[in-house]
Amino acid sequence: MDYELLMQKCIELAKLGEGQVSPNPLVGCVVLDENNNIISTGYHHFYGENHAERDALLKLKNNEAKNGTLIVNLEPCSHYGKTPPCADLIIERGIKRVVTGMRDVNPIVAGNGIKKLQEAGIEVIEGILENECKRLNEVFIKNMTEHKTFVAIKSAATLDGKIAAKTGDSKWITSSAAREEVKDIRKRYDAILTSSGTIIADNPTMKHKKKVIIDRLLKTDFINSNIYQEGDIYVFYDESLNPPDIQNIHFIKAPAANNKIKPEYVLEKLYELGIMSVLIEAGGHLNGSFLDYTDKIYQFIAPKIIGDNSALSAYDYREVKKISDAKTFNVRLIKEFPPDILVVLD
Ligand code: AOF
Ligand code: ZN
Repeated sequence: MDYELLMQKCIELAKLGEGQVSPNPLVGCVVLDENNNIISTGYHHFYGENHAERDALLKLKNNEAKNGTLIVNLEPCSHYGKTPPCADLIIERGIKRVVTGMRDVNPIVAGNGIKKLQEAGIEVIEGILENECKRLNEVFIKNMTEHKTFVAIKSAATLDGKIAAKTGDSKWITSSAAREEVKDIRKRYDAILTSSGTIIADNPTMKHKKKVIIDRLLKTDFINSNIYQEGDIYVFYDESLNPPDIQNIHFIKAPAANNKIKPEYVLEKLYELGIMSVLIEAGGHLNGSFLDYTDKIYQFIAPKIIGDNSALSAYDYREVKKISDAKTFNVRLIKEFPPDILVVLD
């Protein structure tokens, strides 16, 4: 059996839950009958609802999956949570082989699901497309193992790393195809994060259910700026000031040093607020100050060169004396959005 191909299908199914399942992992499942025909598929649709295995198995009659194989990108769970254990249902349905991509990093499961299946006499094949499965759930893994919010930055710049001319003119650096892709990237994150500088310069809307704004001096227009017109809004400001009283905006006071709110503090608060992943879309100042806490970068590059030292940079305000002090990433993916490219780094 080509389990890699079937695992790839699980990953694709799992992605249908993007933006809906946080803080749970993305999980997809394929069920084969005893002759290895695909008889059902499923995925984790929404937080609190059925897990992928249950979603797939409940579409079948009680005995349809007997002696069949179940493929799933994450170890089936063994605990009573919002739903009963998936491992129990797999056993009940008479599955004879389970193929998984990775162990669950949630300590209440962590190997117990596999053990439960094996003790019931089910053959378990582990680690199929393990790297791809781990990448799919990079947010869940960071949350579970480090108890921290996953941080990504999206930026669009010229080949020389500039996001605006010195006059502030920035429309448009990248093509509309690239800008459409950004909407898709946003959906994968619990919240987007931007700065007062970006709001004042561009007055963006940044459609999203949760928006985090760093406005140290409380200088944005909280009534009229596009960004405040919808969504849950969290504004971080310098603790020495007093925020206005505006409905629908959560003002969060934060310690500041060297003219900036401490990124560590913001990220800790976001985790406390249940924001498990955040996409930063801002200018060089904010990008530079969060760079050391960043897990992933979506960098769009336009085939344009400004060539002016006074133009604004995508990453700035850091002090780097040696190349060895530069923040270094790996190239994960390169994709074309003609005439631009997207480079994904992690
Ligand atoms: C699976 N398949 O589709 C998911 C799993 O709050 P609950 O009850 O939904 O449980 C969440 C935990 O269950 C989550 O942290 C992870 O360990 C596991 N999620 N497991 O077998 C799924 N979503
Ligand atoms: Zn489960």
